[in-house]
Amino acid sequence: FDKHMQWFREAKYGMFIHFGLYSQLGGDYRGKPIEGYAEWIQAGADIPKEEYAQLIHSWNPSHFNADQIVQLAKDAGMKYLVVTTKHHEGFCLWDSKYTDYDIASTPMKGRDLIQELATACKKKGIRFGTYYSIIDWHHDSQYRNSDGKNGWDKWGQVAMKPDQRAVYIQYMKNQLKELIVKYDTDMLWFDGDWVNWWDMAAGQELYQYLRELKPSLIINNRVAKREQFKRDFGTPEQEHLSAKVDYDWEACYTLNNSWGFKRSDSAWKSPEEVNKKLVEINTQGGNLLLNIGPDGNGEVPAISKEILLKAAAERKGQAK
Ligand code: FUL
Repeated sequence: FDKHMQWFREAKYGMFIHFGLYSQLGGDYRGKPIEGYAEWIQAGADIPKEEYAQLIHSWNPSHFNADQIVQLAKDAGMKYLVVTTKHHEGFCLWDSKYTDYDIASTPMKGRDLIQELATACKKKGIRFGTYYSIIDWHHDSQYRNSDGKNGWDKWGQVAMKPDQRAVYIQYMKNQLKELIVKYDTDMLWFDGDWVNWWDMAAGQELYQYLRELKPSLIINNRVAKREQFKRDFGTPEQEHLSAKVDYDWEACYTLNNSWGFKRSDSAWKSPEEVNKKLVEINTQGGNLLLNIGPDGNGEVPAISKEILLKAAAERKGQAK
C-alpha cells in the first residue's frame, strides 16, 4: 500500500541544500560572526524584518549552477536532492505568483533556481525534493513576540495573528501547489512544525490536500507534529537511530555545524565520518540526507565538494 515509498527506501543517500538570502551574509552581520545557524541570522542577530528584506536587492548568486550541483550529488553517490524553496526567512527561491518576496524581485530576475534544479535532476535521474518552512518570518500573518529579546526560541515561537491563520494556510497551499504543478516535486520536506499555532489537525489536513494533488508525493513527518506523526518518514536531525523501527526515516546532517553557508564555521566532518554515518544509518534502515550550503555567489564551498567526493571514492575503494 505504500508503493510510493519504494524509491525512497532504495535511495539511502541524498543531498540537502540550504540556500537563501542568508547565504549572502555567510553568518556575518555588520562585520561580526553571529552565533548559531547562518540561516537563522535574522533571529540570531536580531535584524528587523524591514532591514533584512533589503537583502533581496543585492542577492545575486550568479554562479549558481544546477547542473554542476546535481552532478556533484550523483558523483557523491546520492540518489535524491532536497532544496530549501522557502526557509524560515520567508524568501522564495522560485518565481511565485503569491508573493513578491521571491527570486523575481532580486537581480537574479529571469532565473528560477527551483526550475533549474528540477530540470537538472530530471535530466540526470536524481529525485527532486523541496523543503518548505511552515514558519515564515516575513509573512504579515506572523510577528515576533514582543516580550524582550528574541533569542532563537522566541523567534522559533514566532506568533500568529489569529485572524490571519486561515489566510496564511491558504498561502501555503497555493505555494505548495506551485511546487507540485510547476516543478513536479517528488518530496515535500516541511519544517517549523513546533510553533504553537500549528497543530496535528492542520498538519493532517495539509497532508491530505497534498496527497490528493499528487498521490505519489512523499511527505516528511514535520508536516504535522513530528513526534506523533510518523508519516511518511521520520526526520531525526543531527542524530540517528541506532536500532530498527517500524517506520521509514531519514537522518539529516550538515557537513559542518551550520546548514546555511557560514564563513566562520570550519568544523568540517571528515570523509571517514561521513561514511561511518552512512553505514550506521543505512544498516538500521534509514536514509542519510547530507547538507551543503552554497555561498553568496551560489558556489558550493570547495571543501564540501572535496569531502563528498573523497567519501565516495573511499567507499568505492573498500568495495573492491
Ligand atoms: C531545523 C531548522 O530550524 C534549521 O534551520 C534547518 O533547516 C534544519 C534542517 O531544520 O529545524
